[in-house]
Amino acid sequence: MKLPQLTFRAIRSTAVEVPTTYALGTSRGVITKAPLLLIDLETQEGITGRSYLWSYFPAAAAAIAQMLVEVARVVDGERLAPVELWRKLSERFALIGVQGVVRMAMAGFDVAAWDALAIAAGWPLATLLGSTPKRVPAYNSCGLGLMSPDRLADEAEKLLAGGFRAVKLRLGYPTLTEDLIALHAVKKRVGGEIAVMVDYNQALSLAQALERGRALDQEGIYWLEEPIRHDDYAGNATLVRELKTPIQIGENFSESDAMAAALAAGAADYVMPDLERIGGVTGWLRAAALAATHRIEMSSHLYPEVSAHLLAATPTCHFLEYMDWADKILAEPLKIEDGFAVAPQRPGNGLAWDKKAVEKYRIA
Ligand code: SMN
Ligand code: MG
Repeated sequence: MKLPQLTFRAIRSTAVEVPTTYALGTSRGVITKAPLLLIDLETQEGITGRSYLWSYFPAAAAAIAQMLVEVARVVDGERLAPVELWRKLSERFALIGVQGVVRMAMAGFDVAAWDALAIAAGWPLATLLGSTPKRVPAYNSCGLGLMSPDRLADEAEKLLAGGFRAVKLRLGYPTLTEDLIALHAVKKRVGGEIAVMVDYNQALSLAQALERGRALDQEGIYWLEEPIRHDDYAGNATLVRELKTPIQIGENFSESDAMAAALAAGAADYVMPDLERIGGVTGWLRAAALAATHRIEMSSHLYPEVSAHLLAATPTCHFLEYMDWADKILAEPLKIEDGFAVAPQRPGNGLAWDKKAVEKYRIA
C-alpha cells in the first residue's frame, strides 16, 4: 500500500456555542455553554482533516481563528507531516511564545493534520498510531458542579446512565465541612461500587490542601485533582508524599516539557494531559512516552472523541474523561458502552459535523 502523501491547502474554522446538558459549576466559575471552534483542514489531494477546540469563552474562539490564519501562512504548500510542522511552527512562533492561543491554534492544526493522514491511509487514528480502536474505561464528567447536596445526589444518579462506573465531583466549597457534605451526598446515592474522583480546580493553598486532603484520605476517593496551583510542583510533591489519596494533575501541562518537569519533581501520582494544551496528537505521543517511562497512569482531559484513539495507543492508559459538549454538533457522537468509550472503526479520528446543528449554534 502506498503511504499517504498529503499537501496542506487551507484551513477553515467555524465558531459555535453549544449549550451544555448539565451546568458545570467549578471553583473557578460556572460553565453553561461550550464555545467550540470547529476546524477543517483541506489538502491539495481533496482530503479534509478535522478537529475542534474548546475556547473557554467566545472571544477566544475569534483569537484562535486569527492565529490559525497565521499557522496556515507558515505551512502553506507544505507536505502534511505533523511532527515536522510542529517543529517549524514552534520555531516561527518562538518569539511570541508557544503558549495560550498560539499553542491552542497549533494543537487544533496538528489534530486535524493527523486526522487527514489517517483518513488518507483508510485507518482509524488509533491504528495509524500503532494500536487499534479498543474499549477505554471512562468516567462521566458532565456535571457534579458546586450545588446543593440534593441536586448533586440526583445528578450523580443520572450520570451513571450508559453504564458509567465512575464520576467526577467538583469541590472547593468555602469550608471542608461543605466539601464533605457534597461528597457524602454523592457517595450515598451512587453506592460504594462507583469510583468518585474529586477536582478542586486549583482552589486551595498548600496548607488548606493538606488539611482537606487528610480528611478526604478517610473517604476512599479515587483521585484528588488539582488541589493547589497546577504549576506549584514542590507543593504538589508535598501532597503526593503526605496524602494517601493519589494526586492527579495535568490538564494545564503546556507541552510535554511541563509534564517532564512535574514528573521530575514528583508532583503527581497520575497525569491527565489536555489535547489542546499538550500539543495535539504530536504532543500527546510525547507525553504518553514520558508517562510510560515513569510508569505513571495517564488519563485524558476533555476531547473524548480524539482522546479515545490516543488512550488506545497510550501504554499506561488509565481513564477517559467523558464530556458530551460536542455531541450536539457531531454527526456521530462518541459511543459509550457499559462505561467504556469505544473509538470508532471508521478512518480518521471520527469527527464529522452535523451541518444543520452547526448552523443552529454558529456564532462566527
Ligand atoms: C474542567 C476544566 C475545564 C473545563 C471544565 C472542567 C475540569 C475537569 O478541571 O478536569 O474536568
Ligand atoms: Mg480538572
